[in-house]
Amino acid sequence: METITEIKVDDIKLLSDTQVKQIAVLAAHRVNVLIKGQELTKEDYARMMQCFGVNPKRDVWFEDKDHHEVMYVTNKLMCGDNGDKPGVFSRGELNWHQNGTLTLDPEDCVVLYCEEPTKDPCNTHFTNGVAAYNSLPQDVKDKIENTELILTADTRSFHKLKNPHFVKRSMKPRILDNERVWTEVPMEEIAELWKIQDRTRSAGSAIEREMMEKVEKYSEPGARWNMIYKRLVHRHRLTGIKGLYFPFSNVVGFHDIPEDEWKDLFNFLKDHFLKTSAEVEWEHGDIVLFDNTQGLHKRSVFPKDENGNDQARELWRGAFWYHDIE
Ligand SMILES: O=C(O)CCC(=O)C(=O)O
Ligand SMILES: [Fe+2]
Repeated sequence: METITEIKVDDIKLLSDTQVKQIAVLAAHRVNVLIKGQELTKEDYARMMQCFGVNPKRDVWFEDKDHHEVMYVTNKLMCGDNGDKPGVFSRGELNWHQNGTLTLDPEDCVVLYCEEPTKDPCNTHFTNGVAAYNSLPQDVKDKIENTELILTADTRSFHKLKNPHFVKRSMKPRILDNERVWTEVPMEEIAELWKIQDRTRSAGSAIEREMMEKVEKYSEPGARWNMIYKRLVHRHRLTGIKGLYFPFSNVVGFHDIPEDEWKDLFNFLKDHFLKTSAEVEWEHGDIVLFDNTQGLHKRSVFPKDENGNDQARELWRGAFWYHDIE
């Protein structure tokens, strides 16, 4: 299975609502879908996102004032109340990560549309957890079939959060990976993202109930560190397809595997997962849908202009929960 599935669409605006929705269903099956050559206004983008799935209103400064389906990933100063702030993820490299790993019920799928690419490439890279899972040796598949990942962040601000969906553990939040993701994201932006950690697709959704059951099951009385437990082998809630859920930059351990085996298993899985990576070199009009329940993404560094500043770039970002998942 290729990492990114490209489909040809003449003009997504001319498709029926049902046809647009089918593209989201394709992303659930294939993990990453690329469509080139589109020309969208914000209204068009918002309509496309509504057809793809359910879009929460987030009240963050980087969301469009009239169409909450659109957020801006840009270094251009065009956001905020006075239009003088950049968008989200406006500078620097972003290492391998995923939408809302530590969030109660993160949107399943993210969509980026390239309004303005940098002059020189500033690529986004994707992994494919279904391809990675399928190509695992059988003994590894058997070993990890029911494993729960123990996930966290190792920043002080994360452990100050009081959201009820965190499992409390006494084990130190030592991440097995040696790279960090958000090194260049300003604290103001991280704080804005922390504010929306308990969004859910519906009150009492199945995933919310599962997360709260894990709080009961795994929390240790009096423990202070915030953790999240999630299955490493993920059965997709829409398609039933199995894939690796492996946000390795947040992994401290594997719940049901002896600790002295963690590092070797981690290194093996990371290396194996990254063999599926592929990148998109953005052109105006590109749309990428990437399922965040079975894939990771990262962004390369910004190329510089003649004055040594980051080249301008504008992506429109949407994030949705699939229709038809309870
Ligand atoms: O800027 C990029 O290429 C990726 C941005 C990103 O990670 C996101 O929108 O979730
Ligand atoms: Fe991202």
